[in-house]
Amino acid sequence: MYLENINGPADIKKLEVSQLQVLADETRAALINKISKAGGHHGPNLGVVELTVAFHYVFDSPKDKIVFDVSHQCYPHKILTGRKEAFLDETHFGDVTGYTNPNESEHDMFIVGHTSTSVSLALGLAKGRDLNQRSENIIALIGDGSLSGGEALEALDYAGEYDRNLIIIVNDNDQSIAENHGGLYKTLKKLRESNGTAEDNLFRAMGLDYRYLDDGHDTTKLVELFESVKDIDHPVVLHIHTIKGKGLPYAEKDRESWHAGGPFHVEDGSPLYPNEGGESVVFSCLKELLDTNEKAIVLNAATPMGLGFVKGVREEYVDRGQFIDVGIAEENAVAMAGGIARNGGTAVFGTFAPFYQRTYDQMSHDVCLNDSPATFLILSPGAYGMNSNTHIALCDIQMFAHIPNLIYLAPASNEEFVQMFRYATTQKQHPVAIRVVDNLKSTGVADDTDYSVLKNKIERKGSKVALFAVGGLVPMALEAADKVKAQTGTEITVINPRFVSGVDEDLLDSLKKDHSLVITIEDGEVMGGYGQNIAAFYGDSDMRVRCRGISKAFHTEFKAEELLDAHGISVDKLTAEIICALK
Ligand SMILES: Cc1ncc(C[n+]2csc(CCOP(=O)(O)OP(=O)(O)O)c2C)c(N)n1
Repeated sequence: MYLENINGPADIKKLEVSQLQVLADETRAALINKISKAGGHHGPNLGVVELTVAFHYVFDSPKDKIVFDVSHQCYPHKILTGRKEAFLDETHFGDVTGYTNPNESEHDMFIVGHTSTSVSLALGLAKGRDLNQRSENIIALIGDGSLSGGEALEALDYAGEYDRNLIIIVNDNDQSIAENHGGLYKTLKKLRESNGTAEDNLFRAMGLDYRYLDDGHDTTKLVELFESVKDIDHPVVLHIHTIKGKGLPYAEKDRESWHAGGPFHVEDGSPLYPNEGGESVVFSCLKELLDTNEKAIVLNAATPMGLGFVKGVREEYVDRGQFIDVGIAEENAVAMAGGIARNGGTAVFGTFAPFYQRTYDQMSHDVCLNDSPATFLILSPGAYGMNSNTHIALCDIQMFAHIPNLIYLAPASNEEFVQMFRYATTQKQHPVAIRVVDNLKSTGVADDTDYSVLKNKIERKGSKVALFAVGGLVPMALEAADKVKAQTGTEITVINPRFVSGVDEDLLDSLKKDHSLVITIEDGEVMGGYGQNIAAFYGDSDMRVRCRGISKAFHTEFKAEELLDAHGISVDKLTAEIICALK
């Protein structure tokens, strides 16, 4: 056992090169111990075990600085840099996050979880080093999939002009989450097939030095490669071919399913907690659209599973030219959707809310300035979405609701989603975004609302207090209203805004007659959110307004209900607040 004596890179350097494969095997075993019990990013980490061992054997972290792209593949790095207990001992699994984090270790440079940022961040570190006249190595580790992001390509472009030490490791496992897309991958394929000698070489074309290693699991060759570029005086790309899921045959075979997931039985890969499955309302709507409108296209940016277009389902639509994966290129997808909408097509783009953040300018300038009637599905925003600070999206309302021309809709149920989707994909007036929270439920009652008119829905008509609940919080508001009625006899008003990109002024005016307090609740940040628009409307009236939402912070590792409750948003807290206000 070598791993038990490894508490940092200095301990790895005490080993002989010939012993590194054993350390890699032990590291992989520690990794499998955790991911099989707790889930995580299986394939990406299994594929970089040898690379990480060799890396820390050669380079001198933390003096030498490595930036992980996405950083979802940092588990072996954590195991080898003093955090192995978090992988070996179940009681310590929670000690580390799934991404790099400087608060956890001096070996981690940045908190990151989005793709395609590593080369830019590394270039910045390199410039900082130069300013301070130091000479450490600066390394970026980026996957082939993440190369398709614009930020990565922009950084490679500048790196081609930069003239000091910078080592860009391209970990090429020929897979994004799903298969890669785009011309870039034809080039990478040619390079893999020619052992790096093909003339068609994207990296050299950008002015970068280039080395290729075909067996990215050979620790000896990896050490040789890293030693050959350590302290190099100019930027170099190390193109290393690895196998995603290496070491678990089922993961190597089905790389898409094993990109990330839950706990599993190591013997055969079967899940510890089988998924109930079932078709999502998003997928049903998209499928119906594509099956009934041959001029409709669904775009996605390397997250096809988010839309329900898993392997085996999407191929038919890809062949028909109706399902397009643009790679991890959200900006391109948004602008393309605008173009399709302007030229006779029906375009829907959908991905997870945090990944829209980088598309602000395309949404605003390319699509909304031109009022192009494309549809955008904003998946998993708000407190019920992903809960790591790298992946939270608590400001989607702030981001989208204020762009002119964009209609931002917040369904409170699956039925409302269906009707909003139909409206969005049949109208030709405006871009429409739909906020698809993870806690949407079915009411069993079909919705036939005409969404071309901005109107809020009065879920319950009462007096004195009006409770505005955004989207998936409507059931909570109704439950609180029931309790208030049961305990005080007073029926309060509950309003489902449905539109979060504007306010229903007639309705707000009408409330002035028999209400003295408005409470707004939303599952995102309160500052600049939906509720503050209501408060602004009532600013010069006698109406009191209390806006409830989440505080401005990069909240992390939270449970949605607890986070909301801590901000006064739960059935009990709302009931108590309203009863108190009614006294
Ligand atoms: C901006 C952004 N879009 C989408 C994602 C979701 N995502 C996480 S990892 C990944 C694929 C990365 O592929 P690659 O760089 O080849 O790394 P691998 O997982 O194969 O090691 C994607 C699409 C993300 N994290 N950030």
